[in-house]
Amino acid sequence: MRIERLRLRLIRLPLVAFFETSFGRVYDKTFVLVTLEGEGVEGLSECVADVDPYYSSETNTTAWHVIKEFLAPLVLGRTFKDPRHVFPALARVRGHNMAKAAIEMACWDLAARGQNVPLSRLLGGTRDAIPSGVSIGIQDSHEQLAQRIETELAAGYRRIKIKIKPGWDIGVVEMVRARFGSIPLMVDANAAYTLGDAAHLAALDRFGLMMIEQPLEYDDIRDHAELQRRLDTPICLDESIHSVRAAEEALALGACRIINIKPGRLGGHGESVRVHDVSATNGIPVWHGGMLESGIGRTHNIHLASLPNFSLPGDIAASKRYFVPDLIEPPIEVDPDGMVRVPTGPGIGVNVDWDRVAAATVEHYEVKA
Ligand code: SMG
Ligand code: MG
Repeated sequence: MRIERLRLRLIRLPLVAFFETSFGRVYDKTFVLVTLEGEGVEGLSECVADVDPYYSSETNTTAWHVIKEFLAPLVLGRTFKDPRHVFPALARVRGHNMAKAAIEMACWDLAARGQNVPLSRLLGGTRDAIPSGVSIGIQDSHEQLAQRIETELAAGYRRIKIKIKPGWDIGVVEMVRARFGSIPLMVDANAAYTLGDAAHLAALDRFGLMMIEQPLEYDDIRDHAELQRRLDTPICLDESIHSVRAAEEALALGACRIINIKPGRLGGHGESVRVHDVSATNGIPVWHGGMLESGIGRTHNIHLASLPNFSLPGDIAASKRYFVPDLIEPPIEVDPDGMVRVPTGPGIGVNVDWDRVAAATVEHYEVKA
């Protein structure tokens, strides 16, 4: 496929409810929507950078700048035989994985549409539905958290993840276990602790959590390996796994027993499939993370999560937990048994409501080869 045109749209959507992590609370979602055109076909993707550099160092502004000035010239007018060649073609630019992923993932959608097959087929997906979990942010009270959990369990979700931070951790998990018994439960700290908190974190062992996600620094591997030696609870790495090399290092050092895959963090689908494969070879299960994506990014995630080693429920929930209306029609739904269907149409296989996209667009840019 030859890439002939690139369009960027800065989109702003209100969230149905606020979302709070150890680094702060958000009320809306602003992201860069990327469209690539080639040979009469369009590919779409969503950049998962945020307004602020708190989850990662990238922001919408850095992604916009890097795509426009540095990545667009590397793909416009070029022909790619395979979307796997796109990430290596961007190697001259260091870092900026979220910006790179936005370009790379749009190329996958373009390629799949060009071949008239669902994206999951091109990626090597083997399942037609994926198990879905939910991520519940930090709440104002235990009571509010309990209500949220009750709602999500009733909706059928297959595991509950709660965000923790110092002061909102052991007592909260204790409350959840007391009220909801042995539900599939995990916690995500978004790097809020240090190795000095090892004894404190070990107090979580008695609750039989599925895993603790990213307890330590966002770029750390070594301390996580030390912490894993001191914990019974499996560690899952998110932020730290920004490349195939980081994944190999984490597995070699025993820094985690589970990996969260987010294509935005890794530079796209190609690198995500490689982390998926290297984890499988090492007997390490993976699951698909979420970045509060609209239906467009979320659908990319669903296709990727159809690969076989995504054996744990992911953070890929229904559209209505985040956006009403979503940018796609119909929205993503979760079955009463907690499964999400993998779309079967060409590419990401969903209908974008372009009127809604237009209404939510606050900035626009376009460039041709
Ligand atoms: O998309 O359902 C979702 C959110 C899942 O908790 C979620 N994501 O660290 O895993 C994580 C967080 C990062 C998002 S906050 C910017
Ligand atoms: Mg996380």
